[in-house]
Amino acid sequence: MVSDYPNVVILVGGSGGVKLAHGLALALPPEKLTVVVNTGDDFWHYGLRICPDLDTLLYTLSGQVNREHGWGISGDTTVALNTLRTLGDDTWFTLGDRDLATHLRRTQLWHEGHTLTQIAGMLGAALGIESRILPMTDSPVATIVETAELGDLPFQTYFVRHRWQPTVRAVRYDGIEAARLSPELVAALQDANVIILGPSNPWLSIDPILAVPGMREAIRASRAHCIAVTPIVGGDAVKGPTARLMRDWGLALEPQTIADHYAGLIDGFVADQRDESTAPDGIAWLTADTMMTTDEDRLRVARVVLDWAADFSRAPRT
Ligand code: FO1
Repeated sequence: MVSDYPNVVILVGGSGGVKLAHGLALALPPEKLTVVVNTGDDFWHYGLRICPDLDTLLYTLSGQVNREHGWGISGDTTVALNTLRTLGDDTWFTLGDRDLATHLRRTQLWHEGHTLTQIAGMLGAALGIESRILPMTDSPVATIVETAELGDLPFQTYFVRHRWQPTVRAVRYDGIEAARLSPELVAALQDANVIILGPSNPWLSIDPILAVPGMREAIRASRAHCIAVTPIVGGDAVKGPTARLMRDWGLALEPQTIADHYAGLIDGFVADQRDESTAPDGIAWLTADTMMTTDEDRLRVARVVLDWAADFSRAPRT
């Protein structure tokens, strides 16, 4: 029997994008969903390879995430971290005890020579996740935030240690020129009917993915329609540094700014219904309630995007 469901690829960072990926996982058979994850936030800490956005996705799709924080594992303890503090470490990055096991296992697999794509697959399978989770690349890429007050900061130093308060002048992705698309990712984009740019921070979370050499070309070459979902709700950002960045850069907190940012790549834009009066010009758009607090919200937004994508696919891509 031929499935009526499209092959969906969604690009995500942490929080908002992961919530929509969760909604899609609730809406689609697992073999129809591929989640492509930002790895520019990844770093070495205590000798361990930490991949925050991959882990937020793993914990969310397996139902373990700490929903209050939006990262880490619900009910996790911090015995190891507290002990590190008594040993003199300043423990600026919170690693729970159970979360630590993920980093230990990933680092073990890394040193055994597995690619990050293989490791994400193994961890996903171990947690019972059937949808495909693909890092944006297996090559090491580090998002560096160039700040006015503190100079160049690795992403987690900017985001967690300094609570995204320094003024951002520019963002760069070290290692990006040498980064390669994995064969798994190339195949997923070739097979895609719909590609979604999730409601994550465009500059810090989605751009590193789009900056992997060949990624934009692969999206454009795909037969899939590409739809972006807004990270702006009611003239503000739901969480994190998006609004602060946009204000610092003199950008209007409107759907148009995000649609313009993705110009040339997207065929459609889902804006929030609270921003209907500033919905973008020059692109097909739709408004919906895009707040995704509960599982029902996530499923609802996923269905809005999938239904709209189905309408799109009745018209050939121009
Ligand atoms: N975010 C924080 O704001 N503070 C933390 O201490 C912190 C620890 C942490 C540990 C593991 C993990 O997977 C994520 C963690 N995050 C923490 C979230 C994460 O650093 C950011 O939300 C993402 O990198 C941005 O997408």
